Amino acid sequence: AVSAAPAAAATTTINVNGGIVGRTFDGVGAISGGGGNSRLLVDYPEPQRSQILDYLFKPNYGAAVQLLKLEIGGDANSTDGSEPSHEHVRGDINCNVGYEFWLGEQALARNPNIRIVALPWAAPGWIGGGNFWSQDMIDYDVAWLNCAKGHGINVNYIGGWNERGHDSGWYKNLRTGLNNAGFSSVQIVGDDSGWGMADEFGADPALKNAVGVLGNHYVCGYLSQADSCSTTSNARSSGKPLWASEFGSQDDMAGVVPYIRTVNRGYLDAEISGYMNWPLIAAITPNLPYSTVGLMDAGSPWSGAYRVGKNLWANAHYAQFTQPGWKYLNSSASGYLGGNRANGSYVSLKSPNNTDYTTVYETSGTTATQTINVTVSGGLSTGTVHVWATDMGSSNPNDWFVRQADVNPSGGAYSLTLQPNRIYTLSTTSGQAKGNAASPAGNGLALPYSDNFDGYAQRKQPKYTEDMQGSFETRACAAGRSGTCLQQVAPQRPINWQDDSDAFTLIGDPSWTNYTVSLDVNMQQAGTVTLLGRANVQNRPQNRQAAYQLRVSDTGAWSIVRHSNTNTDTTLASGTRAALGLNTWHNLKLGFSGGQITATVDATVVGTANDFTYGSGQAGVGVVGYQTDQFDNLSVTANS
Ligand code: 147
Repeated sequence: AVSAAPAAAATTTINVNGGIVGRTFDGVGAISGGGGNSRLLVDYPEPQRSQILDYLFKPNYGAAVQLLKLEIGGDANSTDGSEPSHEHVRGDINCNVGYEFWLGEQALARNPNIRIVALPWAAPGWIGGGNFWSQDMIDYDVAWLNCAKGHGINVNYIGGWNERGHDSGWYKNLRTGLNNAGFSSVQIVGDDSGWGMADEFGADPALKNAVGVLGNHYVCGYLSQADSCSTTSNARSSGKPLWASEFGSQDDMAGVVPYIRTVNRGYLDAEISGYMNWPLIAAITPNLPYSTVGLMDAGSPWSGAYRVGKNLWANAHYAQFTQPGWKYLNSSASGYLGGNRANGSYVSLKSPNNTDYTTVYETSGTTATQTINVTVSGGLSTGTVHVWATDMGSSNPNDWFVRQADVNPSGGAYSLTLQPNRIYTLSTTSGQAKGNAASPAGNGLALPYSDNFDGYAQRKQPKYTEDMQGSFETRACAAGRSGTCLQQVAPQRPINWQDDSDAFTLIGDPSWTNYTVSLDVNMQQAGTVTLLGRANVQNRPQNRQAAYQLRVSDTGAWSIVRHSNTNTDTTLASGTRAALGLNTWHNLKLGFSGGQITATVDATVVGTANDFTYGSGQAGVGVVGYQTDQFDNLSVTANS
């Protein structure tokens, strides 16, 4: 419901009474995953990589994330990339896989009080014979928790299956499995799909006992301005904390209004006490979906360039002034300004010492100033109040998260004028600061670019690769070749979250134009490998990847194909050459010069085509299906 705008400036009388206590606050933070959205962060150079991590996690610097959800990878695309599994095949567990454990370590090194949440979107195909709701999946989750523990990450919460409903028996078995594995302190979030699980609690007390938190997504609307938020009466009366376990999906600048509204109005309208924005960061190249969505974006690891979003400062307005475990304050300590949601909202919380308090105000969408007349009571500090403000309508970073003049209450009372379209935090806590690291200017990834993969340990993701489906890791080279190669290591179709596609990975800079990509390939099973060039805009799902492809089968059949971002193929040239066979090394090249496309196999040009639909894009490699083929000696050289 959208209320009418107020005719005149409103005055709101507020009593921040420490004696009128509401729910326990669990934190405001974000999600790494539900895609490959953190992928390129680990490839950033120093000092920018540390600067970005500081902006996200370091107390009194930036977002100061309090709840961090990490994806449990499943070798399948989960929006804007495929996160690698810690167990591609049954029994072969790699606790150093991917970047989520690294990210969790980096977060906790900066703030040990960050609460860690884990959730899978997809899973390898061996699990449960393709059935997610299986004991295999419970064992898989436990293996991940043990890996996390080995990295010093004590996971606080784990969910079931992102946005895919729930199997009540499985959730109860998960509780048993966690307890038996020494993870009785890990709370279960149910079910990241709706509030419906709460409707079963009356008839199923074992389910109720198994679950620690109820989490639902987009509780204030999807891609909306988040004017109002909702839950159900069964959820509200369940005795469980209620979380917006995913919200967001909005540009890191334009999303600031729904961001702050969600965290304020989520409590006012629905008693929601924990929040995670999707995603944490857009560390993906700009041709991929959601490339500016998050708290900040960082899609240029070769230059170190990044952007700190207004969304990040919205998070800071809560997280620099509160801690998980604080208590919300009810009655007139939290509400809508002038009792009208069109005026904006405010939410107060107090610290466990019963002295400090924080009130977050948002006057989003308003055009007139307003006055607040505040009295403080119930044992809370009547001392100096520190004031920080963000002008949500301003595009000048100097107007975001700016310290204002202190307010000195007299006899526990103070007044303040609120400007329109702002976030204000008023707090008796201190120490807040605005990080001042600055991004360098961006630039492209220079050509020639090459990678022979010999510089990596085994089972690593090479620099600047973005897996879109399946998983591409460094492994010892096959067929007598020495050194390290790249291999597709998800040997069967995963339990997908979004649609299936062939396994592929993208490499490098989407602004590359005229170049030849060269790659050695070694087919381990019968089938077809695909070399990608000018990989351009991708739409969801990931099979909507605009690119040119050179497809070569072990039989010798080859084609040059233009694949569109609506998932259609246009064959530009095709033929058959001598069979390549299995477990032997061959070289493929795909070259672009203006509209001229040249396909080469083992130093012989097999075909050419003329097409200029895509003028630029990344290189890439894939298989048609899930063969565990190997690749080596990538090079990308400029053409005139
Ligand atoms: C969410 C996913 O959980 C994220 O991984 C990411 O894909 C995000 C992108 O917006 O979306 O899934 C949603 C699917 C449907 C809705 C909301 C989120 N919806 O229709 O409200």
